[in-house]
Amino acid sequence: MKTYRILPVCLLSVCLPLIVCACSKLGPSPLNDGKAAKPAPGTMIATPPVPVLPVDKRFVGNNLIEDGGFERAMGGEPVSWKLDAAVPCKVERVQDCYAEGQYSLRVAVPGNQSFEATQRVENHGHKEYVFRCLVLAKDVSGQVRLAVCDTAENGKIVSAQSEAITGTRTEWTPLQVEFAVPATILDFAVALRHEAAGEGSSAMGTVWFDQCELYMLGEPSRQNLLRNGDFSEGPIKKIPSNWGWWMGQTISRDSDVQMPQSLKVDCRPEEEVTFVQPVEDVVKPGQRYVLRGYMKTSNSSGRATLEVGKQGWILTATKPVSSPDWTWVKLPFTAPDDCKGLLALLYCRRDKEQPASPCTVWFAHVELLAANDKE
Ligand SMILES: [Ca+2]
Repeated sequence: MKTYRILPVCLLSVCLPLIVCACSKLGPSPLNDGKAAKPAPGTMIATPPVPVLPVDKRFVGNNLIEDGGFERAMGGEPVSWKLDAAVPCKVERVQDCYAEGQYSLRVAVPGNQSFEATQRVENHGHKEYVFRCLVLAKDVSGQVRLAVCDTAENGKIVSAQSEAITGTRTEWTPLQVEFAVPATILDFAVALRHEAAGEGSSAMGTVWFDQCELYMLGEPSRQNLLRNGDFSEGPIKKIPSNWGWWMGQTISRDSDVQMPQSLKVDCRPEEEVTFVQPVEDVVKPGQRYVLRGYMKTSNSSGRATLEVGKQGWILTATKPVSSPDWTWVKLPFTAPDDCKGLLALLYCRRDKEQPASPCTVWFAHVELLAANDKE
C-alpha cells in the first residue's frame, strides 16, 4: 500500500495538476538535476511516493534509532549519526526530498567511492532486531544497502546486510535487514552504506536516506520452559536452584566480563559432569521445541553439549562445543509421541584423547522454548 504526501503550496490551487518530485519552495527537484523550473504559484507539489511500512507484531518497544529521520542537527550535521568523512562525498541534511518530517540525509557520492553513516546501539542480552530505512537513488553506480556490524575493532561476530539497490529509484524504496546479536556483544552499529563499484565509474550519484527504524523483535508467546535457565537463583558456588547434578567437583556462578550471569563448572581429570532439570507437564507429545544457550570451555579437553533426555537415555544432543569463545547453540527437537516428561541436560563431556586434563566449562542463558516456524 502506498500513500502520496501532498504539500499544498497554496490552498487556492487544487486544480493545477503539475506534479513534480520535490518541494518547490525549498529548491529544485533532486531527481532532475534542478533543471526543472520552480512550480508556478498555486501548484500542487508531491514528494516521491512514500510506502507505508507495516508494523510487525513481533516489534517490541519503540524505535531504537536516535534521529532516524534526520530532523535534528548540530553544526549542520545530523545528530547521533557518525559520518565517514574520509571520502569525498557531499553529505547534507536536506529538505529537497523527504519521506517523513522535513529533512532527509542526502549523500552525493562518486561511483568509485564508498560512504557510511553509522549509529551505535546498546545491546541487552541475546536479542533479535530488524533495521529498516527508506531510500531514494539517482544515477548510483555503486550499491546502496543497510548493514549491521560489531563496534569492536576487527569484530566479526555481528555481520548482516540488506539487499542492495543501484541506479535510480524515484519512489522511496524500503530496505530491511533482520539479524541476531549475541549476549556477549555490549553494543553494535547500524550503517547506511554506499559500496563503491570498484574501478568502475567515477560519475556522481546521489542517494537519500530517511525514516530509519530499528526494532527489537520479541516473542511474547514463547516463555522459557526451564526454571532458572539464567542461573541467577541459588547460592554462589553451589548447585543453582531448580537444577540437579550428577558427579563433578567445583561449581560457581561466574562473573564473566561478557556474560555476567553464567554457570562455571570445574571438572576433575577423568570426570564428566551433568546438570539436569526435569521438564514435565509443560512439554506435549508430538510438539516441536528448541533447547538453546551459550557454552564455552577452558581448553580442548572439555566438550560442552546441550542434550535432551528421556527415561535414562539421550534423545538428542548438540554438537560438542570446545572453544574459549562463547558459542550460541540451538537444539530443535520433537517431543516423542509417548512423552510424559523430558530432561534438559547440560553436559560437560570429555575429549577421549585427553581424559586426564582438568577443564572448566561454562553455560549461560539456557532456554527451552516452543519452536517457531524457522526452527
Ligand atoms: Ca525525515
